[in-house]
Amino acid sequence: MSTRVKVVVTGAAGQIAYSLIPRLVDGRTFGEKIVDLCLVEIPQVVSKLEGLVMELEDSFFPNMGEVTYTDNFDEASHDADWFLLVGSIPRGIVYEGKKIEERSDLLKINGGIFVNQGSAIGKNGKDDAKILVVGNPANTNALIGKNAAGKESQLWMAMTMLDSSRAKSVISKKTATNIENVKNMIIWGNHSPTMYPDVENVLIDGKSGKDAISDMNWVEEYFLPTVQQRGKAVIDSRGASSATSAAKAALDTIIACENTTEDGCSFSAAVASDGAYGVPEGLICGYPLITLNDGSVEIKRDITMSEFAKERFQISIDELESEREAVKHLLK
Ligand code: NAX
Repeated sequence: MSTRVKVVVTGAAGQIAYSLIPRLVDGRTFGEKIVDLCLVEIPQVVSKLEGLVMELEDSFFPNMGEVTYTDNFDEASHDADWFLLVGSIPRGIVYEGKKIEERSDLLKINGGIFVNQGSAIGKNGKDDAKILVVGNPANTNALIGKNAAGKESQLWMAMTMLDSSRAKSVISKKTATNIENVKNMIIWGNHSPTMYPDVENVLIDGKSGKDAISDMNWVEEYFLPTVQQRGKAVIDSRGASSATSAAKAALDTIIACENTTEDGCSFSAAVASDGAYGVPEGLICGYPLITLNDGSVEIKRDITMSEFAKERFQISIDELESEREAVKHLLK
């Protein structure tokens, strides 16, 4: 196994990246490996990264390798093992005189970025590179990027770990359980308010949610809307989208992919459907995933869903299909 890992991070001068980048080299996320970082920003702000690099150097991170920064993604992408595609325009900011709140606006602005980045990753990234799209709309950005990359051996994911962590947090409070003992919180579908956080298959102190939570009124009236709208609630309060929790979720996704999954467990991310659970092929859909001993990541296929869950999941699948339709001109 290689003792070095090269990680490319876009949006490196942004809020999420400021929490994320130091923790990539602190010896926890990649264990003993030396981490080479390549930080990418748009030309207007790339010079700010000089200051971030100074801070990283001043922090004496034991596992930090070479750190470079650039506004040239193509150049950055060579031989990278991991791509953390955080860079995009977030909801809630004013862009060209308009407050960006709708997914359709985000799709339009951000979709184009992922065609170029995807083709560079396909051309220059390692054959077994893993790509985690954080920038919204994450699932459809990943769809565009994966399509442009055209390399099946690379693993494209869109981040749903934050939704999973938010759902675990609500459940741990409701059931007075330590959050570490809330496991297998599957997020089905899109990283959007249509997502379905699977309350029935979550494990709470080893007991399934189906058995531990009987109050379906609470599920429908409180749990689902709270998790589905949590991103908006944070924006409404902070005036900016979730940053430190999003960074933690990205790190948790990397850790889940870098380590074999415990028997019977799973983690959450969206990957390309191969028809699993009846999802149209190719959509980047939130699934339960497992990492095998050889480091490959697969969809866990033995989850049973109730009719209630299937109905909710279908709403999110329909939304993913309509997003794919909206960006079909960007797909080759
Ligand atoms: P910031 O606006 O603080 O940072 C984004 C950075 O990306 C900016 O510095 C910008 O210059 C840079 N950027 C834009 N286009 C770029 C490009 N083509 N190449 C490289 N850099 C580029 O946003 P931040 O709060 O860090 O959020 C980043 C993204 O994460 C947003 O799209 C946001 O909506 C999304 N989120 C996704 C979450 C998820 O769970 N999947 C949760 C948190 C967050 O909402």
